[in-house]
Amino acid sequence: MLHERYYEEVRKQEELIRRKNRPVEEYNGIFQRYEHPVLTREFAPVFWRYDLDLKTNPNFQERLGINATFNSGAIKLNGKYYLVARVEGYDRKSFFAVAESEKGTEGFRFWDYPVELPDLYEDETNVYDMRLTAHEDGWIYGVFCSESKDRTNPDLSAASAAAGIVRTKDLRNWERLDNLVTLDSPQQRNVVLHPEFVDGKYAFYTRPMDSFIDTGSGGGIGFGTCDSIEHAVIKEEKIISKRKYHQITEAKNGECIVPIKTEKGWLHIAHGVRNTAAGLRYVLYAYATDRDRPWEVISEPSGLLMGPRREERTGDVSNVLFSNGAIVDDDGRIYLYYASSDTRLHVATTTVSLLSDYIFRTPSDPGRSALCVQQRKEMIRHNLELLANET
Ligand code: M1P
Repeated sequence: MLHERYYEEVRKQEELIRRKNRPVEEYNGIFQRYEHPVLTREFAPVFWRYDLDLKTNPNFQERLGINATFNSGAIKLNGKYYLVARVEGYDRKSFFAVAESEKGTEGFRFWDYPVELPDLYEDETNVYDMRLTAHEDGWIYGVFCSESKDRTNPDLSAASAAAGIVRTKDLRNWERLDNLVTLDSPQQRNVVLHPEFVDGKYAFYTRPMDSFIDTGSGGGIGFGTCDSIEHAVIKEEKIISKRKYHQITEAKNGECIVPIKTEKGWLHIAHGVRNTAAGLRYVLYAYATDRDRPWEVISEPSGLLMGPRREERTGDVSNVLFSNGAIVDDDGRIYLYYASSDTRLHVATTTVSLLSDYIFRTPSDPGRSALCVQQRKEMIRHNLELLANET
């Protein structure tokens, strides 16, 4: 026999998982937001949180609570949409868990057990933000942040971030490889594996950092290659999408999703961070790199693609939009999974053709207010001429 409250909690959860998720009425011609998040902490199975044994939990108290479900890697396999979500317990530790859906915009259900990563690094305290790359070598790689206590620094909060690497064929069995080593950068976060070999080598988008929070001298999103994936060492990182003064990337930036290959080049979605009196503000932006030289930026539209709006603006770490996964269907539809305020996960949809149009036709940031006014004035003048000819 189980506590009666168990059935009520499961009923509420089923309602949530089966809830329809409709597009919101908001137009920009680029992407479509949806009414509800696709994952929240309430999606975590009841049996992950409660001890169901009446002998040890007679009052049906929550024992191992879940605080948030957010930054998720994403992949489509055998016709189903999979998220490898960052799940954070009440204990502040994150872990990975697979959620599966038939539709991609709703109905995500967690598998019974979280992902069990091979535990190779004794000082690794926290793991999060896995990007999933279906590589041309036939493996699915997961690259994530492996955070360890920095024992060389007496500061209690001193930590060190590295890129952990795992690979799988089925999202169930995971082989752990050595953490990525970047000779020029002491720390790394937001590392993404490029899906193809570049000059016969594995290639990564990196984010060099001098310390755990601040990138310091790290100038932006880097690119580097390595001979082996089992013991990956990048000897040289080139900065490709730079942090810029008074732009959305001033404080830091980082690659979000695995880039999408098109005839015109690789489409990238990244996050840009700026400082404000209210703390850091994270937004998503897009850029494109050359098809044969994926380290060469060929187009970078001005400003943000998506910023936190309405209820997205508040949460555990407010004013944050972050993404580390997207799925591209065979018909070109893109499902971009983005988290808001380190609390919940949403989906936005677009298409390869619309994203490409946005990236290649949106003007770039001229860098100064006076020039931005000229840029806007030029469009207004042309539009008014068109409108005048309409009437
Ligand atoms: O809290 C916002 C984000 O902060 C970090 O990202 P970055 O390294 O770019 O600052 C990550 O911890 C990320 O998980 C988090 O969403």
